[in-house]
Amino acid sequence: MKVTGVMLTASLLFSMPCFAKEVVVEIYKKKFIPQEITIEAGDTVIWKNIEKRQYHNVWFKVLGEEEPGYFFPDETYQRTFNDAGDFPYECGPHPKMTGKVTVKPAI
Ligand SMILES: [Cu+2]
Repeated sequence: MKVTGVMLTASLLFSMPCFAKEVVVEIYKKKFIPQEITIEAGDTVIWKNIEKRQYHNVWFKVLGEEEPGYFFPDETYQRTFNDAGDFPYECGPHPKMTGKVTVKPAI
């Protein structure tokens, strides 16, 4: 059987996580809102800085990662979680700002 372009496209689509979604965490008054979220593997978290003038970052320090750069009001930072597990994080300049992403296996 000859494989057509349409069939290839279809098989690529179906091999992707079907319900991968984007979840927004807002950052306001030095808090991650919501502070803890649960998502499924393949989902993307978008952190949105909605402060008036305060910068922040999202640092997965306890996972041994390097501190990323800051992002400023009206800017976002995003990350896709492909593996299940607990991913606690904090803000480098404000260590009291903590949050956690819990990733469940995709169904
Ligand atoms: Cu901060």
